[in-house]
Amino acid sequence: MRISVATIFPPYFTGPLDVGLVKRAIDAGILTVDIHDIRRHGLGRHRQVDDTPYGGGAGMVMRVEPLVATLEPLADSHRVLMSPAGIPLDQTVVDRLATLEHLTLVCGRYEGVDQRVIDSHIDEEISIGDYVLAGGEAAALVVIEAVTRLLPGVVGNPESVAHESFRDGLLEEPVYTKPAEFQGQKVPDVLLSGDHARIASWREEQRRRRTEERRPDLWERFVARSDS
Ligand code: JCQ
Repeated sequence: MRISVATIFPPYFTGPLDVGLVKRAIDAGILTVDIHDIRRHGLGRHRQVDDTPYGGGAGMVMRVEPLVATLEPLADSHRVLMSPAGIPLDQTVVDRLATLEHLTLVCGRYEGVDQRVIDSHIDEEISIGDYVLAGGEAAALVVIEAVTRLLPGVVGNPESVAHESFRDGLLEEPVYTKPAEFQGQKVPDVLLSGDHARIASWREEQRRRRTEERRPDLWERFVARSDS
């Protein structure tokens, strides 16, 4: 898979792409990431990429020309703008993005992007959550990491990807490792029992409890599905 990123801050990506799972995927040739500096297409001697909003108001808006010049050569890809106004990113969206041959992630800055860029050169807007970032770069990295771990050959055991949290709409159960007791805190007896049926039903119960308590939105959907 190829992921192109359009940004005014290329150095933002150097560290995160050089570490861990993403680095392994790139080194193995499973993933290619290319960074496109929007400012290379900036206007005038100062390579300007933003301007004041028509109609007035605070802040700056990203101009059409530098973004369109950046995106024109990437027309063969699925172009996603990271934006608080986008559709919420969830595992279903990640699964879909991971099937693409070529994905482009566009990082906005300032107060937004001129709507004409979105109308003519963006296929989809995606949000990573209901908060506002200074720019789309951190959001793009979230997408890159979530997508990369789904690419064939990246995670050693495909079973662990298929059977993880969110596949069935529930949060994961609490997990423990050695030692069996730490500063008076004990690992639940059932996990040391060797009774695999009891362990499985304990885990399932923990997942339901947690989901009901912490994520009423997910719990409602889970219950609705179990009923039908
Ligand atoms: C992404 N959740 C928050 C900030 C404007 C495109 O216009 C803008 C984009 C950003 C950067 O993205 C986010 C974001 N998901 O803030 C302001």
